[in-house]
Amino acid sequence: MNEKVGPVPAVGAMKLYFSRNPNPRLAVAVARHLGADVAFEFASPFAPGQAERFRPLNPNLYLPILAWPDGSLWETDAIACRLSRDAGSNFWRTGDDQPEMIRWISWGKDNFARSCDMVHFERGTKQRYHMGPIDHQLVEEGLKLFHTYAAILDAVLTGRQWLVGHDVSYADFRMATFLAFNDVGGLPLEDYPALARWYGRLEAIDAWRDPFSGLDAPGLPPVPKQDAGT
Ligand SMILES: N[C@@H](CCC(=O)N[C@@H](CS)C(=O)NCC(=O)O)C(=O)O
Repeated sequence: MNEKVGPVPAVGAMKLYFSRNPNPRLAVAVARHLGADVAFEFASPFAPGQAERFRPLNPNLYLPILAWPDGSLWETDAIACRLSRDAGSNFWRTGDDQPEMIRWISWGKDNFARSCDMVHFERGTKQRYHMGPIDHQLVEEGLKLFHTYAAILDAVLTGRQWLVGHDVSYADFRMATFLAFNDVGGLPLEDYPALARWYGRLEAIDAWRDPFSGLDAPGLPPVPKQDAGT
């Protein structure tokens, strides 16, 4: 069912399954920024007894999942593309600057966002879900990569507001996936003034800052105090 290529479903018949973790958070932020006509449903496909329900929608069981009566789409980038198309928005660029947007999505996932993920995973996700102690060597590796890529982004963002053109695009949201968790990630964003200003502009967007506003979504498990920011 998830691989079915069929007619475009009627807008309004779609449901976005999400959690508060980084990729589903990103998808919810996109949907709310676009004012997408989707219903939001908190989900937990890895919880006991849930896999059978979600496997037909996404064999990986990961969130987010966009689903409609006879099909589904998974992977945040694909969902963002789909929602932007449905909304008739240029948030997912469709013009001559589309390759540039793809460049930042691709580079970001392999480099900047990955370095943020390495650090956030150790300090945040692993601690929230009791997956073992912080691996300080991995944190150091992640921080080293963060400094390399943050310097590149800082130079690019000096003198420009957004990564692509004059308005926010999906490239900005994707690049910032893990920065929304920097209360536990503790990445030194302030060392990079243009990058920090860019992130401040993202935080001024309601849908980015508070994507779960008004949604029924249990909070993430807390990060135990003794591990926060270590
Ligand atoms: N490549 C996938 C990654 C999806 C992913 O890793 N999702 C994680 C959260 S970041 C997940 O489903 N975790 C279980 C949960 O949140 O319940 C994407 O971009 O959508």
